[in-house]
Amino acid sequence: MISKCQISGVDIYRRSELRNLHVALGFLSIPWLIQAVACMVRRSGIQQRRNSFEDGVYGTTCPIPPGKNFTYILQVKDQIGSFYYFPSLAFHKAAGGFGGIRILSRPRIPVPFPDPAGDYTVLIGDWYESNHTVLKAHLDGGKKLPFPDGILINGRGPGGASFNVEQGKTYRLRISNVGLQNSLNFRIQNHRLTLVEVEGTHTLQTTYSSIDIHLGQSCSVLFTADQPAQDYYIVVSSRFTNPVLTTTGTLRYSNSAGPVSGPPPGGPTIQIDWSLNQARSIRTNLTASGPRPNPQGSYHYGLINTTRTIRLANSAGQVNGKQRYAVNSVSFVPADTPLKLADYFKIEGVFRIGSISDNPYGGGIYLDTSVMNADYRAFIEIVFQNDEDIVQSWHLDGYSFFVVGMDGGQWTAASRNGYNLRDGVSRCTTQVYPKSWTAIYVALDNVGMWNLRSEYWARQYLGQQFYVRVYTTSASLRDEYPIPKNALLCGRASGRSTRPL
Ligand SMILES: [Cu+2]
Repeated sequence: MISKCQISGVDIYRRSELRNLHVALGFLSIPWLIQAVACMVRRSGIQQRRNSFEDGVYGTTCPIPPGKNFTYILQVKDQIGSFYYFPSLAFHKAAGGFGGIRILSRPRIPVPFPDPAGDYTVLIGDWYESNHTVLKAHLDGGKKLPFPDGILINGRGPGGASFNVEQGKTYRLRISNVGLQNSLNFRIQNHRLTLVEVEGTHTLQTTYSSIDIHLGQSCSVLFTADQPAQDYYIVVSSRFTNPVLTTTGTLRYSNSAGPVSGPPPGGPTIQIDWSLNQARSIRTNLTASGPRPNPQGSYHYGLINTTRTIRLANSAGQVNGKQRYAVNSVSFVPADTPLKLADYFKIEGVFRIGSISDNPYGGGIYLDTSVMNADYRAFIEIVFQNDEDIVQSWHLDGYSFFVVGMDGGQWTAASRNGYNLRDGVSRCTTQVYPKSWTAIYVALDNVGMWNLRSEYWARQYLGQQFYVRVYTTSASLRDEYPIPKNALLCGRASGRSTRPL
């Protein structure tokens, strides 16, 4: 058994007990105490406004050395909803160390549904019996990640996780896919799920019999315990795989007359259209409040002209006889110094701007420390083209973006005719179906060095990621916070100084 990242002095082991951070809007400080391995933690979806120094990924932050601790200080401003944290370095994510983060609305700003009787975090993910070090060595040796051994719900195997409810009451589940490789389907026997929130956006309240959650994604559903008093299966199964992996948890009525019965309900398995149709039905609730009342105001993303289109194609192949994954032919390799620190201290030679192109290059895969420049305050379109036969999932740090369209085949300029420019959902992680594309709009209103990566963790680890450098020449604190006083300095930034403590 390994001891991994710790938070607030509580151990997080491989099959961890679940912890939640309840966060009111405002500043938050998270002390991390690290044992045994250099470690780093990031909070998926937390925007880190003006503050990429605290983002907790390789390109922004130095690793926390073994036996040391580090406190992240971050502001969760203009954001509400369901997120999670995880260790981001090496292949630590395969060891667990996750927890939910709930950013709550201010008391006077209403959410578009009555207070639920209970609010549960549900972290689901595929799981490998092998230690993270074994999996990492496998990838370092040039091989692909094998098929997972199973699926966990809140760190527990089949029948292990249970959730207690009272008959007649309504509950909120905040579900995140914290796995490494597979899209998952979530369902509860004999109960319907009403989607209410996706990664910080209140959605149209559509009811589903089951819901697909792709790698790295989070959502909230409501369900009412309106069935005869007994126990029911909660089922999570893998999507688009053969064989299909399935696990169960238990929904327990407080006045339950008996255990679960009947077969666990089946769900979609390899059907892509089912998933695409569900994805398109996930819309923003335009009349609901977000972190502020009436978050839309006079802002309509569909009325803003984009000034740049970036097309990103993922690919897989071998470099020097070893498996690699790439974006626009570039397979990312880390530099010796966090890119953000190189930028801050003006250390030359760590990375080159323009080391990844705006469009697929068409050539073979090569290695580089890929960084793309982008203008602060630009409003851009990004098209993810997935010509492979896997389901891709892309995450952009520092931002929420509008998902304006997804469809099969090759994206062309004519694809824009089908965009949803009215109520597309704003989120931070989007799937791209096999041989398909997904288009997003992003308002680049957050200065910093931001990671854009595949959430398919072996792909991310073997190069399917890069950094977007949202830059301004302004040194104003209105645009970017100063480097944290406690920022760790490593690589070529060693020996420099941050600010007086
Ligand atoms: Cu993120």
